Amino acid sequence: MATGNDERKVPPLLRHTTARLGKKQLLELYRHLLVTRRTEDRLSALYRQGRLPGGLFRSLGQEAVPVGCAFALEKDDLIGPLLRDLGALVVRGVTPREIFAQYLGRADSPTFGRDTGTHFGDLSRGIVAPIAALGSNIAVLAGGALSFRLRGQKRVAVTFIGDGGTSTGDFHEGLNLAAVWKLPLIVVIENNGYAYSTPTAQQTRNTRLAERAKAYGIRGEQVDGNDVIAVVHATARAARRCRRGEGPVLLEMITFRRKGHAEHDAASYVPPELLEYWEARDPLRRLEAYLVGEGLYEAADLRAVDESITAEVEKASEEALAAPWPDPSLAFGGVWAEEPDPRRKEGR
Ligand SMILES: Cc1ncc(C[n+]2csc(CCOP(=O)(O)OP(=O)(O)O)c2C)c(N)n1
Ligand SMILES: [Mg+2]
Repeated sequence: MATGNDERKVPPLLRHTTARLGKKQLLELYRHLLVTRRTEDRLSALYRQGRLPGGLFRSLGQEAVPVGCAFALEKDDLIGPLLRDLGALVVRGVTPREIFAQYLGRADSPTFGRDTGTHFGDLSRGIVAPIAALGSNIAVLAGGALSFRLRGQKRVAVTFIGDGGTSTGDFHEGLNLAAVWKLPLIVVIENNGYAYSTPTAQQTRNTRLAERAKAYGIRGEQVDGNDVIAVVHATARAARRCRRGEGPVLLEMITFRRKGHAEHDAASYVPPELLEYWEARDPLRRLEAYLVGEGLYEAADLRAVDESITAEVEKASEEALAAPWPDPSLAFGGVWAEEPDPRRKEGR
């Protein structure tokens, strides 16, 4: 069948004989995927009600990539998510309440209502804010990785790039620098088939993006990005290499964007059969099938988890909707390092 990436092959559904993740960890992964999915479901509804002041860049169908990558890391590793990587924030402990406040532009949001979406960082949780100019984050996270090296720490920096983003000059410069300095950096390509409305095969001649690693003399690997366990293992393997001082790793996660570029985009350019193909490979459903099929959990247990998360998310969105708007006088504060935010002991 035709796919966004004509040449790519999709591996069969999840078949891990040994997951090497304990039962509790697998449930944690399931919870992170669900929190991400249900939070975005609710954000979609708010968007359609005209209550979000900004755009909504969903990760529907590709949540296993940010969730699995963040899950595989140690707490003091650094992560630089992109706008679509809500799942990485969830794993790092950002709550739905914070996410709703942020999307709704409320005073108690991580940016005090100054920005929307997932456009924020928090170094206390090891999160570097996204940069809108695609590819620039790679050099920034390479800088983080360099600082670990200079301080003799065994920490790793991880960041993400879309299939479209791999065609920027910054992708090349950042990765080349990290490679030549053998920095502990993992660059995760989220190959979700499209950049806006452009299929991957129309923006690059070689759609096996992991092969670009060869050009930099580093390790590259293709991973089934809709298999959250495979994502965790691949990231953990890459992190071990980085900690051994073997230099950066490029991981290409094969996945699919089952929504438009953002909520305003109906994605009419995506062939319906392609959507059906990827719906059948939904990362959440695949993990559910695995957990039940392996006899680890009953389907009813998982339904109960879903119901309680859906209720938590609903409560968080109601609380954020009732939260106050920011004081307009704060709009220009906190721009410079020497201007601490008036409501905090220390500025961000
Ligand atoms: C350097 C640069 N060029 C163009 C843009 C405009 N732009 C924003 S998102 C986007 C598409 C990104 O596609 P991809 O990298 O595949 O990520 P995805 O949206 O699929 O997650 C473009 C072209 C930008 N932000 N930065
Ligand atoms: Mg893309």
